[in-house]
Amino acid sequence: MFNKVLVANRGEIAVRVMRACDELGVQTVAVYSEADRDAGHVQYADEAYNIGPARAADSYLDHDAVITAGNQAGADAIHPGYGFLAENATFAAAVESTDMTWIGPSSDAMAQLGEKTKARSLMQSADVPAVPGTTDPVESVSEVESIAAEYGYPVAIKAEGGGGGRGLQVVHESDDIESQLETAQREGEAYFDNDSVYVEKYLHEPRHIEVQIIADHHGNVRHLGERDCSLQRRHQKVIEEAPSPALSPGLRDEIGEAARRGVQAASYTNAGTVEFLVEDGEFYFMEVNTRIQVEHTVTEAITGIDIVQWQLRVAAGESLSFEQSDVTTDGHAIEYRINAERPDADFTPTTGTLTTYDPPGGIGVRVDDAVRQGDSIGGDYDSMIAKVIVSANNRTECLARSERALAEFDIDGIETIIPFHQLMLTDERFCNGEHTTNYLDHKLDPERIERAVERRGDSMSDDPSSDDGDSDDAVERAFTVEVNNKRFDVTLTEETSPEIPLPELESDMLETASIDSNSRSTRSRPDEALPDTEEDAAAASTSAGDGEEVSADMQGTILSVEVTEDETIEAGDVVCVLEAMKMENDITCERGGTVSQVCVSEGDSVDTGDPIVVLEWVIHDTSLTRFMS
Ligand code: MV4
Repeated sequence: MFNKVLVANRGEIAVRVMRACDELGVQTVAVYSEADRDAGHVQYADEAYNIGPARAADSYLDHDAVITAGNQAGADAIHPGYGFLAENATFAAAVESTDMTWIGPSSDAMAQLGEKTKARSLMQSADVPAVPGTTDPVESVSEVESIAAEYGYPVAIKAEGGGGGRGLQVVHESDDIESQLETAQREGEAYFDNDSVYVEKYLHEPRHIEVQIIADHHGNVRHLGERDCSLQRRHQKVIEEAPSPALSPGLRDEIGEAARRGVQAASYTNAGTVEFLVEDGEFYFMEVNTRIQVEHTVTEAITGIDIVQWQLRVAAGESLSFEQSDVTTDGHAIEYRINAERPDADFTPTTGTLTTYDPPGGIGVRVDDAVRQGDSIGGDYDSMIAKVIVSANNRTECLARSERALAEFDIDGIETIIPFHQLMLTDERFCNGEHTTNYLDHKLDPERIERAVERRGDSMSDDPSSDDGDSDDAVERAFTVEVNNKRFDVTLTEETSPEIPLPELESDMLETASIDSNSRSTRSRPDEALPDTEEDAAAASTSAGDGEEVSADMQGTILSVEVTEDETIEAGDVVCVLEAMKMENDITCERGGTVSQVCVSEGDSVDTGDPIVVLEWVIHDTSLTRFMS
């Protein structure tokens, strides 16, 4: 195993890789840009190097700077994470030419599979079905026309280097071929330095199914089952799950074996993902991702296999210790990407400071992140700030647990797409597992997202820890009060200047208070939780056992008792006269209330601390229940 690994990435994936290193006893090295001086991955690592003095945003793409940091640290391997340099075959080759090991497939395999037509013919030679189309690049309008004549419209023109929807043109009629062919070529050239394109039959309502692969340097290849990533927005995955709700057991085995055969034929090593489109019970190879992916976590959850640890182990020369038949899956897992974006404003990225950051926990909930409360999100990098991975015995239980976990996630200071996820958990298509890749872009009514954002706002606004900061002329302060031992979180709105010290809490101040029961279930099911809470509140106020006990503050004799049981008295009223040290002392009550007990009578001698009367504070239930709604 390696001694020291440099992680050429940031954010949650850098921390994810370092965690695997820690568990293997491997030292970790972070690199960081100027924008990331205090970032989570920097704090997590054993040592860290600034590689961003010039252009902060591009630091993580600087081949030489990363390799120099690795040499300076004495690292013996580099893990690229995902994004940035992860699928850059040139960088992989540069690392291979040093004494350091590239933790990933060989640069040759990356270059081969990065070219889509090469990948297609490689797969076809291993009997892996691909979408009907060309395996050679297409250059002329007439070639596209003849393919369209064979399969019918629409057809897809795809850039050779393509991915993520860039360089993808869907042609519906022959008149458009010329201009769309040019567009695909132009985009391919612009984004991938490659103007070569190919053509496929276009599938209307496919699902995106991908198979996780891990391969060692001794010829062993295992697949770890599939993930369903059909819920995408403009080619960005938002929710991923495993297993797919859309595969029959037979199709699942077939697609897993096909992926395994395909990468074995390519002499592939390390972790990888084989992407397929699935439609009408048929699967079609699309492309290979030669990196660890964001959504690898759902596979880990249902297989119990630490994929990142295996990336390190196979890169260090170890053999896979398990057979294909040892890979079994248990239950269901769903990943929610927590993006700092406004779901009701076209998912535009947001920036700000995480004034509250309180992620969920408990059974079946994993949170991968690299931020802490107080961090600022600057918008320099990807908007994904965390991932919530929920697992359970089956999909139904997983959806219920997801609702619970997302309601627990408390974030203030920055907007996230949590309300969108919560909407999906009420969405019939998604809950039934019937969504396809075009569902979000073409079928979902955007107004439903706006309403989901409002609902989340409503359910969080009575939470005293979430201060929206939009009250200009009033100061809000959060208190916890206990009534009959029952806990209430109370927000007091102070209309006066904040310089004036807060008055003591008295029952009449509740006029401006809002109370919610401390139960978190009120967030997701307010309609059910409310009646319980009201009942409790009414019971608490009418039988209020809490109150004031007036006791003797010195030893002496009771000269007279000035109150009787059930009498209501006010703050400062005299309850008895006590003779002590030859003086008559008026004993008064501090707050007032109803006398529930008189403990002394005329002539009694009392010691310091002995009770004299007990008062009950009565909070009128009309004023209390009013705040419950
Ligand atoms: C397709 C397709 C339908 N038919 N190819 C989009 C991104 C690129 N990597 C492949 N993509 C697609 N290729 C054929 N022949 C539909 C898509 C597609 C898609 C695929 C996966 C996930 C989401 C998608 C959203 C729109 C289109």
